[in-house]
Amino acid sequence: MPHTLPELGYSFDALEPFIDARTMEIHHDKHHQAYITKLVDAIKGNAELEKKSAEQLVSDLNAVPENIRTAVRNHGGGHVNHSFFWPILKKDVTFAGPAADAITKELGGFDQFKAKFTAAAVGQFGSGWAWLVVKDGKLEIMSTPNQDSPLSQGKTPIVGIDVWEHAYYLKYQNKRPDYVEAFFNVINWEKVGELYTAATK
Ligand code: MN3
Repeated sequence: MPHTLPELGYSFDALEPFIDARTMEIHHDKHHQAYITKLVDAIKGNAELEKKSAEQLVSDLNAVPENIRTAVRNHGGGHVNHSFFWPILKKDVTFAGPAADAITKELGGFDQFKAKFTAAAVGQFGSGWAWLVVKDGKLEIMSTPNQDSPLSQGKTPIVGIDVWEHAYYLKYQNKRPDYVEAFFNVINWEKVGELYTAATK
């Protein structure tokens, strides 16, 4: 599988003022690309691994030889997580659709979702991600350290927030809670609904 940087799909400033253009540019063009470059490097020469998608690699880390497992976990995870992240971001999308309905039914509504997701995102010590995932047809809120993907735990992400400082430091500096608060303005509920539907088929 060729591993290439996906298009952002919108302009760098499309999420202003919630996520600033400069952060988006560096985050997509530099950080995401670096994960890809290092993943390609890590699996170079291993024909079996080179056939797999990044999602397949992080979904079955035990299939990766031990000497490169950490590299695949970190950089493959970085590639998978960021490829997931860009399309779920969009301004001015109404909280509606199949994922919103499930959140209302299973988590008690948007406000409860927001509170639990915020706690997971703010409470993740150091770098990592907070997630809304589907496991066995049910919604779950969780966080992961570093670039660990929920896929490695058999869980399918439908919302995720990158809480590495590179995702918010230029605009929010040390104020991660302000960035997390802003994030709720840029969740693409249409895309999240599609992911939910696919994950619960
Ligand atoms: Mn990042």
